[in-house]
Amino acid sequence: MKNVSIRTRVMLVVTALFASIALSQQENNFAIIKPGESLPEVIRKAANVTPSVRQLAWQQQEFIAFAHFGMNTFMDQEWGKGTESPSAFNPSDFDARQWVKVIKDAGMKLLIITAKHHDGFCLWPSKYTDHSVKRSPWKGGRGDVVGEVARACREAGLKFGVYLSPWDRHEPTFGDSPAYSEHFRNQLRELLTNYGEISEVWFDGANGEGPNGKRQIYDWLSYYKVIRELQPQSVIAIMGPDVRWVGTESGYGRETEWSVVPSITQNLDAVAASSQQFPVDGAFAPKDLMADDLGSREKIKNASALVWYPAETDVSIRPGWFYHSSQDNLVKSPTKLVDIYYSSVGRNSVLLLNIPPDKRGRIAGDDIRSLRGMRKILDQTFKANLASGATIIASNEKPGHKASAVIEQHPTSYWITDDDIEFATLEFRLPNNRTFDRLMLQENISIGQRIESFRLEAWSDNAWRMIARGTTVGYKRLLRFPPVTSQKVKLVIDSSRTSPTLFKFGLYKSPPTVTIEPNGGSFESSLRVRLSSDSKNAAIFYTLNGSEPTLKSQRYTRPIDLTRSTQIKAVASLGGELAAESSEALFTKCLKVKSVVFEKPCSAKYPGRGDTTIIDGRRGSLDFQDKEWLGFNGDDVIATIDLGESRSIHKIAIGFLQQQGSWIFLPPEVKFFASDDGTKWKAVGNQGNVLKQTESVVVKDFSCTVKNVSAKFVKVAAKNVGTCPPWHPGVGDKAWLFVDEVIVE
Ligand code: FUL
Repeated sequence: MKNVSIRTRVMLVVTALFASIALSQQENNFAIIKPGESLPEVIRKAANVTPSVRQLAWQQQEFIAFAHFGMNTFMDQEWGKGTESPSAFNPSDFDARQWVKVIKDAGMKLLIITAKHHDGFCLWPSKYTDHSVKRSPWKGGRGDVVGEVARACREAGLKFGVYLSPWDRHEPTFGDSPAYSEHFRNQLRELLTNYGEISEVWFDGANGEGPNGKRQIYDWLSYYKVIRELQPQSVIAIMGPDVRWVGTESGYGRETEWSVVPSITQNLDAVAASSQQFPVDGAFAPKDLMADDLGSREKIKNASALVWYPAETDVSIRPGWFYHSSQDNLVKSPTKLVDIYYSSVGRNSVLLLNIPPDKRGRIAGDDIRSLRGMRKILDQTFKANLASGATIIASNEKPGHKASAVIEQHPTSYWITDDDIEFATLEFRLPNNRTFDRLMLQENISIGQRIESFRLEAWSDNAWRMIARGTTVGYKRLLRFPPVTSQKVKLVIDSSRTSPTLFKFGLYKSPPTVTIEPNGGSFESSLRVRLSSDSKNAAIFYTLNGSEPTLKSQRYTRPIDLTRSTQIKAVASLGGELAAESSEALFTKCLKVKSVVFEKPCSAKYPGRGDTTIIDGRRGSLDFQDKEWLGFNGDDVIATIDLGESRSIHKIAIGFLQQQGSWIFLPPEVKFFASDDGTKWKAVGNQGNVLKQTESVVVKDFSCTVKNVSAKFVKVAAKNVGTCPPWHPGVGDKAWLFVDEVIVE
């Protein structure tokens, strides 16, 4: 299905690009290249393509929210068939104001609701179908989710947008192309007339069969016309002319991200054929779409037209787009969200983060906690521009556009060089030595995107040393690097399409972090652990019982000597403020293992870091892809552990993962054996599984305690459930057994 979705997306984006030309005659957001025009001329034109007013306003939002909510929330699925009964839609405690508060507190500026997903169920009482909230028990059929969310956004000063899936698996006219297009325009008109200002209309690329098995030919241009007429300030995203899909749903945008791209030179068949290379098994393959930039000189030199078509990076805070209680402990961590932020907002893209409300009609606690953690890290990082107060020496500045503008608060002033300059430097002399590890650059994109490569240097030990480099900047570029202390930094713009321009320049320091050395593992009798911070003025607080450290916890003054299994959590504090991110490490006291041998090897797909992964003292997390797990497909796990010499044993334990959404189940039973010679085995214990297979994500230890046993070898035999159970979508297919870690005490 994904194959179809991506291919169709690419094809239709091409169509949308043509349409953008037709619809934006008044603006400079496209340029026609005449046959035979030289490369310098093409580059000059590219450098002067600018965003439309609506595109600029959209880009300035930086960080926006998606709320996937609808029939799928109640059916616990991702793609409905369109045959679901409206009676299933019944949020128990719907609160649009709660969504808006959470989203606003997280720093997002707009909320897009899935007014209709592929199943065709409408969250507003559409006149054009009965498959909507009006047939649901919610509020006696008089509820309107779109209306309540729109109102809550307006009250709180948040922009509002709608996702209206073109693909509709319920609507009987779908596939009867002109009739469905009429239906679709009618629905658009309802949404764009009755709910105040709409700032973004999101058309999905996923497209499959309709209820009658027919495929639909969309009349995109006519849909765009309705939007331009009713909500001219609204951007049309993805299958639309204003905003481009970045090409992945991972949250990670391109390092080189041009907002000016060729409109299109290839024919649609060629695009379709090349997109056949996408994997057909539904596996996400970012490299296929991310391997290249879309707008370098190489890409635009043969274009017949260029267009401002900026990237939007959509990703969900959970594995699914819709809420599933089974994914409550798979909500992306604050650190992961921050990484995504740097890799999207920090790469000239708008981040569209999906926060799916649950069956109550509220955003769940796990998501709120993660968003708060993320916000705290970002706030602590970007609270003060460490370049402020600097004296700036520019290699060139155009009269009226002094370099000092880049560190001033002024909302419109910017630095630009004289015409026809492609190389420039800005040297910043800071008032004193400052320590920083983040760079922020912003071009003044209202006059175009120009910078092709840049580097940041710092003066240390009497020389300029490079500390970071990048290619494109665009609306915003963020770079991370290890902390540097200096009083002089230099931004070198090595190449620019025409006179470079900067709107803002910032240096920042992320909140101090703590390094735990060693970072977890196993030990036999005792272990010395050291903590340190990347900020020398920071104090370190830690706990040894798994609780979150606070300013009242133990303060670190000397190395910690461990004599039993311990989880260390530590956090730095500067000026009495606790850093937003803590560090942790798990130490396991156990007997030293010489080697481990599996009767049948694990699957080549999930080899961890080799067989010894299960005896390295590091525990697998709830994420089955964290390289700490060995995966066995349909096979049992039978592992023989060699202790090297005969030891007295008290306990044997082994951990397994259950993540049924990924076809990973706990073993029904684990048996333990001991031996002195590796041939004659004595059964020393066993443990069955009491947890339900329907239970979602859990790491569970199976163990046995033994008395008066001395052995050189230990054997663990864990049964695979074999195949996925009858209630599971993978029924009959091989089930996975994921193992990590064996602990012998
Ligand atoms: C995809 C859809 O199929 C997903 O369900 C989701 O809406 C995502 C944002 O776009 O193509």
